[in-house]
Amino acid sequence: MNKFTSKVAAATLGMTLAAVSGQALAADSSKPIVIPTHNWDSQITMAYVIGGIFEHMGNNVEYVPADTQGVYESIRNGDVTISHEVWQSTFGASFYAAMAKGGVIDAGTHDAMTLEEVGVPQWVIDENLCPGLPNYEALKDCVDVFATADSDGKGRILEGPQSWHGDVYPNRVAALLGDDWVVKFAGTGAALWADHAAAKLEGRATLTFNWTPNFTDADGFVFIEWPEYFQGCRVADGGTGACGSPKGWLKKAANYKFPKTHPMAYKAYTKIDFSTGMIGQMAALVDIDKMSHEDAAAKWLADNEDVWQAFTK
Ligand code: TMO
Repeated sequence: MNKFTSKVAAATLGMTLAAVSGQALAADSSKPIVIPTHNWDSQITMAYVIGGIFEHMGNNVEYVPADTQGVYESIRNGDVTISHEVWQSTFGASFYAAMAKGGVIDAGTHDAMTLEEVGVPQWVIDENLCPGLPNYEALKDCVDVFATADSDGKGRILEGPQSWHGDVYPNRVAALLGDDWVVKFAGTGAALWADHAAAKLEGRATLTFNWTPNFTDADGFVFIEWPEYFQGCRVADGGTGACGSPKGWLKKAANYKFPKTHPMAYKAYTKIDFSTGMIGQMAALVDIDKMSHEDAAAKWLADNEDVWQAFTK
């Protein structure tokens, strides 16, 4: 064989192999995999990261904005295919309730451990604005330190959107801090970061909900230490609410038909496993670098090909 024919032969062989392995891979339905987007940044970026991985594998993907608690029922009835960031503290109950009804499966756990809790930016500790933090009991002597224009002289905790935790924080404050404290709900996650920035400029302390992994891991954020979480301590679970959040897992959920309709994508999905650093980065590309979620995902995929290619093998 001369150079040309051997090239053609190699190309033909390559095509044959592609066709054969293509056949083995062709089992995934062309129906779109429906990925929900919620109201915090790592989740939205990760939606496009995972969607990008599925598209790379030849799948069709659709994104739908979805309610953060209601999404588990939507997965159960098949309107949504996956939920790729199931945070134990905030969504564990809705996830397990939908699983118990049937139709939702546990598709594995990310490497990252999670904490969803109120706390203060590192500089509040460094400047010793409330001596004794992060122990929650120190807050009792810092009502004025955390009072804001809209708090009626009470200490203020700025919670995330109420759709995330309902009355978990008002209940906790009632059980552990009393009437001198008030919980206000932010409209969006972004409002929390705006408050951090404003507080820093004004040199005032601020106590807000936050979580890890997040972009704030890099700057430092100190979570309040409350009495330890235990099963049943929340009011919704029959308790008094006098406990902090669990140090929890970060799971992946899927509709029970996903392994049958899209076996290759499902297999990759079970392998998808992001670390604290990776998830912090997905948020930072948006919250610090001010990229759109789609651009952040494209950059993350371009910068981490070795990571995600391994999930598809
Ligand atoms: C679910 N969240 C990360 C906003 O706590």
